[in-house]
Amino acid sequence: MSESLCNELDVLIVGAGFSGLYQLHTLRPLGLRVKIFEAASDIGGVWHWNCYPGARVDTSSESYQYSLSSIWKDWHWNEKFPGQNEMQKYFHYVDEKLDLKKDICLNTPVKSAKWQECEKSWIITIDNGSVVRTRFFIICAGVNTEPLVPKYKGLDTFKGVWHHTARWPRDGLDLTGKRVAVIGTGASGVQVAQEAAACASKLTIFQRTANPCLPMRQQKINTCIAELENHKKLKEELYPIMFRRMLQTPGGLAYMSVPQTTFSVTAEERRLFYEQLYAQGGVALWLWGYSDALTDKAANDEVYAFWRRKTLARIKDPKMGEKLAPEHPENAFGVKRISLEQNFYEIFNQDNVELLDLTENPIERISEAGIVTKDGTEHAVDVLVMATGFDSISGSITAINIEGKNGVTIQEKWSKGTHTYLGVASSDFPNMFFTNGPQAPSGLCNGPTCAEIQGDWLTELMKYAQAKHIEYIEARPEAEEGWRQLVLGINAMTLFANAKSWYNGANIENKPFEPLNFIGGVPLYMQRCKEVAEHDYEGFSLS
Ligand code: NA7
Repeated sequence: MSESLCNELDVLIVGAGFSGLYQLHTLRPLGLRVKIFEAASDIGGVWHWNCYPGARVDTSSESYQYSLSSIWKDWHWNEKFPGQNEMQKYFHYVDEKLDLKKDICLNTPVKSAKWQECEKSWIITIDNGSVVRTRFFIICAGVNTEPLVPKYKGLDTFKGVWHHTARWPRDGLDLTGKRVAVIGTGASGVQVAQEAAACASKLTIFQRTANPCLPMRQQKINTCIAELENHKKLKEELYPIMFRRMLQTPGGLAYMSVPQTTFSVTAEERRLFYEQLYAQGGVALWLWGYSDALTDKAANDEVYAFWRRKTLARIKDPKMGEKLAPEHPENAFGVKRISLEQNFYEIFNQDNVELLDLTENPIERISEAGIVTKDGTEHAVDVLVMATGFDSISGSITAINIEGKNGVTIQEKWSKGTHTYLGVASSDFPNMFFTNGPQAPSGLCNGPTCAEIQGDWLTELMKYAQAKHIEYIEARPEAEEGWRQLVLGINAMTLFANAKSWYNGANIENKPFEPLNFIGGVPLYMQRCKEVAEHDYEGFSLS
């Protein structure tokens, strides 16, 4: 293909989700030529793509939004845990307020990026073959973007309908009266199963690993005028405090664990505290309990045993209960992403819902009529839902063919282990940055919080480069080795170290098993990033 330059930019951002939109907004005042290239037909990132039945946020709405007062001041959430529809409305409102779309090219998937050493710039190729030159290249493509579809034998012969949850038809798909199969019991599988159970003639859930879910305790937020006025006043008082507080907690949320350790209190006190967290709902029992719950196995067993008791009480069939809340779980509690549920465990008490344990009876192949398991049974299916997850965290970066200095590709570089500096850059890839990528808090951080932290940091870096006429920024190999050792070292001190989870790349064949998140928490991450900036971007080569 002949490369004809159609455009020149200072900064090209990939992705119009929380992170890319914020990056665009903060870079604009610098007077740079900045554009977002977005593969989808609309903004919103995951909240555009994940339009499967029941798709919903697992973080409460007051925290899951930008901290910009120009946005939250007049925006009103209708639910504590908003559905995909409400999230899309939010993004349209953000666009209306910040006038972003004029700098966003929709339906523009970035296919490849090639570093040009002589010009100190990147040549970006779009999937229609057109090319753009940009000085800086910032990938804001999201944590869970690249769908993982298992390579089942016979899938192409299936006569029914199948979709991955993140590639659901935009005009919907009615599950009423259908025989529905859901493969996967992560956040997406749980949400779609709850919807399907209410209307499908038969729902079969194929579970490989039991995934502990916590009650969401959804709430409508009162919309009567008087209440709204009160709510607005309260927001103006509390939100600035809350957004500041979110930068002081490990997960970028308004709350965190208590200082006490599990066995420093009596069994009775512990029980009452667990009950309170469970009643509170959401992620409370997972993240806001005792400080050693994710580092000490005995402490973790204690909270798991509590959760298991609560869960078993909701499932009528003890055999089914043992499968959903096993006595000996595969992973420690909470080292794999905990999902929130509304009636997930009750659906297994319905006659139209069946649970199949893939560890006992794996899927052998897909037939024209449905799913054939190892025992020879053909499970008839009209709609097959692949709720099978993603090539998470690094996958949205390695999905682009990126060729850096001396022909090195990002796929090759990370094939034996991820190397980044601060989780924002990688040596051999000058002038390229990423947000919500590997070795940053990413999968363990509240999305909007980390989008703002990394977005602000990169904007400051761009300001610095502008002021000092810097055209070349590259992470030094020794700095990224130091960062990698820090990421590995902190991870090894916790129960996350052995988790069979996308947090560690365990769900993707041949992906190195290693921590993809910096799990030292948001305050330490921010402190490190701040120190680097204060020391004239120590660890980067600048020229
Ligand atoms: P997740 O959390 O990665 O869940 C994927 C599920 O699919 C999980 O239960 C997997 O089982 C299962 N899976 C994956 N591959 C297979 C195969 N080959 N056979 C059977 N089952 C399989 O993805 P989600 O979309 O639910 O959630 C992603 C994030 O989106 C979520 O954390 C929120 O941040 C929002 P496994 O546990 O690997 O045995």
